[in-house]
Amino acid sequence: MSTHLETSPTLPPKYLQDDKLTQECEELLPSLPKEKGWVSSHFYQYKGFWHPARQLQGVIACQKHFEAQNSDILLVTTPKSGTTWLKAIVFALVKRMHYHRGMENYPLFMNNPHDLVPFLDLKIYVENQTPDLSSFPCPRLFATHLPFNSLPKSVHNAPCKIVYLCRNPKDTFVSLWHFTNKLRLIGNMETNSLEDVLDRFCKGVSIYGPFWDHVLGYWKESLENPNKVLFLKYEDLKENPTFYLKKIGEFLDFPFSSEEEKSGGILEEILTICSFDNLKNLEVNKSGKLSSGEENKAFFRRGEVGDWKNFLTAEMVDRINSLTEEKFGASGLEL
Ligand code: PAP
Repeated sequence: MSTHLETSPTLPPKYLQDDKLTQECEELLPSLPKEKGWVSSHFYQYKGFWHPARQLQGVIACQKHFEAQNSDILLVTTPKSGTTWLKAIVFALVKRMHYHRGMENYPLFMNNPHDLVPFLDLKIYVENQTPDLSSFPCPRLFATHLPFNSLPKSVHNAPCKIVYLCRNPKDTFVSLWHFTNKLRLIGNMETNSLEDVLDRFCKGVSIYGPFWDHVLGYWKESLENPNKVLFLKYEDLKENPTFYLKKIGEFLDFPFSSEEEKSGGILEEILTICSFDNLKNLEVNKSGKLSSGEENKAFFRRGEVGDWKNFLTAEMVDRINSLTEEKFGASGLEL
């Protein structure tokens, strides 16, 4: 009898898997519009946005069970708009009294930011429908990619704060294309062509898409309720990080004191620690993995504004630009 070893493909992160669904989710899926996924087999459209099956289960559990506390801080992003960076910055900012950055085991040196500020919908509620969140120190820092209208009711009702970060759609798309292809390669799947996924992205069929509707939801809320939602753009953060670090601090009621501002050291220290080059080169981000399975290094590719110029044809750029103009219309928002 011959024996052979089969190399089994590595599984994608849990939120992209299609099995182990609750009965409620199994019953819901057949009633929802369905499209081919980028990594998971399918996306399902739920309340206007597209989700892989297991992730949708996380979304629904989070909507049902998450009880926001008044002091909670929620970091919300469209996927690939600088989530990792925002998590690092807000963690360093809010916890600056608790951990000294000179410590050898300073949390951001030892952990990927995704492990310090976990996703509610992609991680916590994917792993457990009714998690015990009592051990999170106050203020609790959580992240989510949920669209504004899909946030749990308690988030709307409590005076907790939301920092929203988005990025121009062309760089967001290119980053998402690279990231999802990395996941496909790990799972022994063929990569998606740029043309194919661009078409789906423009039709709104991408994880938490339509991208434009996601951004508009938070943009409108930030105008109507500026104490609740701080709306930020990746490009602005890149151009003027000190200004936005201070702005985030004020918004979250963790302002830098005049002594801190005068010496300037702490602001620079935070920005240096959270910079792309520093995070990318930490051992934990070169060789570590998230508990959900993704390699930490997958979250640090180029970290630049305008990398789309290296990938998109003039026709693709026209398509995204026209769509963005049409979608944002008179909203006053430009990306
Ligand atoms: P997520 O939404 O899946 O959590 P996210 O962190 O938004 O991922 O995406 C990673 C993007 O942020 C990458 O962009 P790129 O593909 O265009 O390179 C990544 O390089 C970039 N990024 C990660 N960390 C930083 C940082 N410290 N500063 C600037 N950009 C960063």
